[in-house]
Amino acid sequence: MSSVKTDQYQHHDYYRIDDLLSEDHKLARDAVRNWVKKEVSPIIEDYSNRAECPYHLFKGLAEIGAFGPSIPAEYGGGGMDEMAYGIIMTELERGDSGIRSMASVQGSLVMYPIYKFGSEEQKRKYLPKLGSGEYIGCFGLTEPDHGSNPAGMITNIKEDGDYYILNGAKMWITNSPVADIAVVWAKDEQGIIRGLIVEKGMPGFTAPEIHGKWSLRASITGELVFQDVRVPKSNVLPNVQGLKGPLSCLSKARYGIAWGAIGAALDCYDSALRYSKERIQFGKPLGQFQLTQKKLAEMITEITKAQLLAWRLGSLANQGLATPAQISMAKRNNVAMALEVAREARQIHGGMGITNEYPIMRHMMNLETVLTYEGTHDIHLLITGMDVTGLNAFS
Ligand code: TGC
Ligand code: FAD
Repeated sequence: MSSVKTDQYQHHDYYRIDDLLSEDHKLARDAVRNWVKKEVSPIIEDYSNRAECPYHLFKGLAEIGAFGPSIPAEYGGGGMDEMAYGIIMTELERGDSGIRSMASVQGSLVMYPIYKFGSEEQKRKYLPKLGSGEYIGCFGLTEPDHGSNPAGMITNIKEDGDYYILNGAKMWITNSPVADIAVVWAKDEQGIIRGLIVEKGMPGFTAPEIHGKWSLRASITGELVFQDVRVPKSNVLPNVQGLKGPLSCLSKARYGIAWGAIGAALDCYDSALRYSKERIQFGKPLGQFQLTQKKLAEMITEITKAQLLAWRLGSLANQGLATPAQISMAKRNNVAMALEVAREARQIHGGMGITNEYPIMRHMMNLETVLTYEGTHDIHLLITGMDVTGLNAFS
């Protein structure tokens, strides 16, 4: 035990997962960790309190390589591996789930579909601007009446010469009110789901903000409304058809969330551990009570299990072997773990835990969204259920 570095305790790397990382991974992690400490932590409570999005961070996120870390550098990404992508998401979500969301959407839900399914011309036109943060993107799959069941979507396109005419509406879209482009999923006249790049300013396209969120308050969310929008045929993603298009983007983003949620849990645990040593009741620090130790011991045990799950998933992803069902299991487990850690951390802070002197309530409220978006907690359970039984609960 004496060889364990103090740093590993400070950052709660209980099972020395650090030893499994390459120097490049550690460099990426340290760069993002330092950036979050300098740029996010000092301002995030205030932005969250005011329900305002710190857009100015977009450029900084681009500079630290948070947009599309595993997309090749020649297409505006970071040119790193899947493990680096995961590690970056953990460090961003230590700061705030909304900041990690900015990176998830831009990298996995906008750059990735253009990179994977776009024409060479589309890649050259959009990816460098997205990777550098000059353009903000958003991803429109969910509709007012089709959330968990996107296959039922009614947003549609009809051919008109060199254009498609797009009609319909999308709901709960991260960054939509400030986005320069939207990757939108719509059914063609044969009922086949297609992906399109819709640009801000196209007549008939609006993106009103959704107000009144008690969760993910430092992230802007809106609708996408399409009324006879003329989208050039050259803006259709040529290399994918069907629901597997958007679902494969979701696999990318869910993978990042499985890692990201660990960051929120670590920040809550860190705060609770410190508080348990400082706060004296009945003449002792809280951390000396067995019930507090039980909470802390269970928190770090669950965090460590989640870290190992994420690390193994990262290693499978690097080999191209991570299945959508494995990603679902990790997303579901790690987000639920983080929410439970936040709740326990809140208890350890007593009354102070409900204030914005500490990050706990912000993380806890954010995690309610993270539990729901990118597939709800129960949808991911049913994906695991389908995978192990071979029986489909959705049909
Ligand atoms: P199903 O018949 O199972 O599948 C249709 C086709 O898709 C393939 N597929 C996948 N491919 C890649 N990755 C995945 N995860 C995939 N899941 C399925 C499948 O093999 C099939 O391919 P093919 O070739 O046979 O056509 O489809 P289903 O209609 O039965 O749906 C299944 C279900 C319920 C699991 C799916 O609809 C689902 O995952 N629903 C949840 C919806 C969801 O996650 N929405 C997220 C919206 S985006 C968002 O929340 C962004 S938040 C961003 C932020 O701020 O961070
Ligand atoms: P519903 O599908 O109506 O589900 C309601 C409840 O019913 C859930 O508990 C669900 O688990 C349960 N349920 C549904 N079907 C079943 C079933 N078959 N069996 C058992 N239980 C079931 N979407 C995007 O496309 N792009 C974005 O950028 C985006 N960003 C988001 C940002 C925020 C802040 C939020 C809150 C959401 C965002 N979403 C986005 C939408 C998100 O993906 C959906 O909210 C989510 O998929 C669930 O859909 P829903 O809200 O319509 O809930």
